[in-house]
Amino acid sequence: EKRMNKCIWLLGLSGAGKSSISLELKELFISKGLKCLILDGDILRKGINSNLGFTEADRFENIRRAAEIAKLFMEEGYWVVVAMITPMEEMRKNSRQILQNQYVEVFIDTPIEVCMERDPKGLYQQVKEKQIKNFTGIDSPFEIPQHAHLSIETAYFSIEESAKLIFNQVIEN
Ligand code: GGZ
Repeated sequence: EKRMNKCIWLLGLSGAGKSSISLELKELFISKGLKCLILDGDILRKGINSNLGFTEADRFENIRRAAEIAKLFMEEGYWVVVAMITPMEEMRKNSRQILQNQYVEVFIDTPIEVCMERDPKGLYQQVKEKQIKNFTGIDSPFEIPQHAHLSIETAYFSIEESAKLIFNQVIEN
């Protein structure tokens, strides 16, 4: 029997590790001969979502579009991995409504202190220097997920281990 493809929605703060885990997850799907698409907020924002900023309304629209794109690709049999902050429950709820039982929510749980320490793109430094405002976790809200199927505390797992945990969980259920 063929397993129903899913949309694995990775959410968490900037610098939590969503993008790195998404790349590793894609490798796992491809190695099993499964089609996989990554939708990364940072990349979508350079193209299809280039008219959107970081107000609550713009983030909602950014996320809604990603969910609709995911839906189209899932109809073609793709496993879709979304890597977006998705800071508020109403945004997650909307994605769940669009994707129904194919939506799998995974919280990439990295404390903000760790994200700030890593600061791979120097964004937290820019926030400190007041060059960026409305930054998630600093002066823009991030609601702790209440309905995640799975939470990964990245303090305890490598990128590879995190991806394997998610993959096994999603493939088994
Ligand atoms: C949060 C910001 C901001 C602000 C720029 N707040 O770590 P990154 O750099 O590569 O990923 C972040 C990305 C967030 O885009 P998303 O589409 O995932 O966000 S949301 O789901 O809230 O729509 C970060 C960068 O954009 N970035 N300014 N003010 N992240």
